[in-house]
Amino acid sequence: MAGGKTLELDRREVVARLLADAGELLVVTGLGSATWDCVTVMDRDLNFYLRGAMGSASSMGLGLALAQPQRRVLVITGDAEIMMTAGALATIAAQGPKNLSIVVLDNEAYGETGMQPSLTASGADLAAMAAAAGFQLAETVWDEAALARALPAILTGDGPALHAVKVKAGNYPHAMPPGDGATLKDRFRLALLGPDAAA
Ligand SMILES: Cc1ncc(C[n+]2csc(CCOP(=O)(O)OP(=O)(O)O)c2C)c(N)n1
Repeated sequence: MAGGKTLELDRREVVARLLADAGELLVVTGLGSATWDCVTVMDRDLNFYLRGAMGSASSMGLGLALAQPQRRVLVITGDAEIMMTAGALATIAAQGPKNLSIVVLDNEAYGETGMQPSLTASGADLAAMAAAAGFQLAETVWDEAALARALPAILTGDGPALHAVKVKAGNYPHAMPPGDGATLKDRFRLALLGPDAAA
C-alpha cells in the first residue's frame, strides 16, 4: 500500500487478460506466483516458466526478444524477482528491443516466502526505475480502467515497456508447471523452433 493507495486488482484476472489472445506470444514467467498464475490461467507450450533462478526473468526475456525480433515477448514476473536484478533494466534499455514488454505483478510482498513486505511497499517505484533506465514506456497500473488502457501497449506497443501492475496480496492455490526445467525448455524450443531444433 505504498503511498496509501489500495491494491485492488486480482492477479489471476490480470494474467487472464494478458493471455486472452496469446496466439504466438512468447511468454517468460518469473519464479513462484507469476509462474503459478500462468500455469493456472493458461498453460501453453509457448510459456517458458522459470522454476527458480530468481532475478533472471527480465534478462531471459531480453535474450529471447533479441534472438526472435519478429516475435512479441512478454515477461510476467513479481516485484521482488525483478528488483533482485534491477540493473538489468539498464541493459534492456540500452539494447532497446521494440518487441519486449514486461509486466510486473506488484503485490508489494515476497509472496512465496510468506508475504513479507517487499521494497515496493516502502516506496520503491519500478516504473520510475525503468523510465530512468531509458525504457520506451514505463507505467504503474493501479486499477481496472488503467489496465484496460494499458493492454494494447503491453501487447503490441513499441518496447521496451514495463508496466508495474499493482495487485492484491493474497494466497492463491499453487499450480506447478508440467515438468522440470529441462522438459520445459525443450517444450518451449520445440514450439518456437520446430522439430529440427537441437534440444
Ligand atoms: C536467489 C533466491 N533468493 C531467494 C529465493 C526465495 N524466494 C522465492 S520466491 C521469493 C519472493 C518472490 O517475490 P515476488 O517476486 O515479489 O513474487 P510474488 O510476491 O508475486 O510471489 C523469494 C524471496 C529464491 N528462490 N532464490
